[in-house]
Amino acid sequence: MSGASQSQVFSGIPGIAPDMTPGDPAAFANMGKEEAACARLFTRQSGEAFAHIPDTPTLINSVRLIPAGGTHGAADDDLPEFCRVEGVIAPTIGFLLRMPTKNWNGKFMMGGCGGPCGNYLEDRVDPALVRGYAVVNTDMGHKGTGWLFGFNNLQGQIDFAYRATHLTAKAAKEIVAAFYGTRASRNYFMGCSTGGRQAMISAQRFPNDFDGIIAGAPVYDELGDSPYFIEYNLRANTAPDGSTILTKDKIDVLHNAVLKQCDGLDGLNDGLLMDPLQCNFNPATLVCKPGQDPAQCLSPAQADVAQKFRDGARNSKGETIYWGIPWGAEKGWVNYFGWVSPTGQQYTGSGYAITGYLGLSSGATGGPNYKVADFDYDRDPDRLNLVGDIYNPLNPDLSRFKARGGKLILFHGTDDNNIPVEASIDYFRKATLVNGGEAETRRFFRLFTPPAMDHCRGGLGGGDADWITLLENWVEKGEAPDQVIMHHVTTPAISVPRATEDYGGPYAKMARYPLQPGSYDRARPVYPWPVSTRYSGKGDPALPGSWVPAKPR
Ligand SMILES: [Ca+2]
Repeated sequence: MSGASQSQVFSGIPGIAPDMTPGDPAAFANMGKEEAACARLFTRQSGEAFAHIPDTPTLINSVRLIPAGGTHGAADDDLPEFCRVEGVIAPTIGFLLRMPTKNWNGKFMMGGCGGPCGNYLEDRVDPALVRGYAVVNTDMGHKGTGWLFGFNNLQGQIDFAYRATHLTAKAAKEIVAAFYGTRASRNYFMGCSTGGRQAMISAQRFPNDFDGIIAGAPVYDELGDSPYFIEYNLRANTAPDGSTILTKDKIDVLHNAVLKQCDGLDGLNDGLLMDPLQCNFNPATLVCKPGQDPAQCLSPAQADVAQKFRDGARNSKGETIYWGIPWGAEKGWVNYFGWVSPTGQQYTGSGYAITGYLGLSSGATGGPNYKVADFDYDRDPDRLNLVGDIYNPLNPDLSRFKARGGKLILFHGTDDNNIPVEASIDYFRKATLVNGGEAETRRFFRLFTPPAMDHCRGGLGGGDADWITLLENWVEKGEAPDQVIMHHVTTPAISVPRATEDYGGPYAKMARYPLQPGSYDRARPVYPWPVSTRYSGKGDPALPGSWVPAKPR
């Protein structure tokens, strides 16, 4: 196309849009083939060509041809030229579809969003677009930040729960077929956190949507994860006078003691636990003894808090409500729990308004009036369960997904301080029970729990992997993933600010594979649960070949 330095906008730009009418050959005559195909998506029936997809009333709002090199500087400078389609599925599900104009690989990938969504996390699927995939994101039914969208808004809650994911997949597939003149040969989903929840919802409820699914650290309990995990830990760490019990200066004391006891269990003292769940650390052993330097030990109350973090939420009878955090993740507590922030800033609960807006939205303590201290661990779990099931992907029966030949890769880092890894382990165990046993289940569903990996990516142990190739090989070549190589990336992430109207955090450049040599300092294999990784006893620990499968847990 001419003037490729600027993206061509076929809607809303005076002098272009008015000329683009169906059946106007003159309007298309001066366009390149790809440009014309992109433009036609909008001009046909004024953007309503896709209004009649069953259950999926779709309107296209705008189309643009984006030249190669992207629009976010260094964060997406390797993108190919693509046709950018933004639309809405009634009443308010927004979607952003991007289709490469040249060298389409014939496949489609949907990307998940994160937290409350309300934006398009297109950077998360840029690695697929670079490979030639047509890719789509949805805002899950609303625009903006935070959880207010769901307050007294059942339609908004249902869209966020499951409707937006399913209908966006349906609409995007039809537009892909119209643009290329043929349907995608493979349909995939990839997402983490809320995106992981979308992934599991698809496998359980809409098994025909995707041939292969990558689910990272899913939110299994949409309304409960915050009060049962993050808010529980906050309260456990708050003294009656409001002060913080376990403080930042004791994190290293704890972490070093954990390493001293458990680091060598994997065959190598390297500061990393390859199987943190095997570490039976007891923080009571760190309680100060007479004459001991108080900077190097814990008070009994501090030791009790650390044990509560590990044990997970309990009600007043001591019954377990939720999972805790495996040992080894102590360093991450600083990032996730405000009471040990460097400034000493106390957490106020405003960031976890989901409990008030979506979970306990009735009554005087609901909505904007909700405070962390209001949550009653005896009374309120049932209140959350009133509507929790519309969100929660907890059905272990994957028989329909299995029967249609679907493949599911689930991953969850052990140092995840947002969603406990044992939630995924519990789900996987239940799935093996109802899908024909462990061996049969592993034919279509595998769980990886990368050690010392944070929420979705990153972490001390290395949290970056080429999940897409793993899935492609399984679905397209029948090669089941017997291991995944986790990379500890050392190069700073490239990210640029998003436009204000696009909401969300910076536009980040997700890792492209194969990784550049020198961009990581360590790579280790992680095997499907329940096999952990062990040092072979020889070779450079930074190289994958020096590690072997341990006996199953
Ligand atoms: Ca170790």
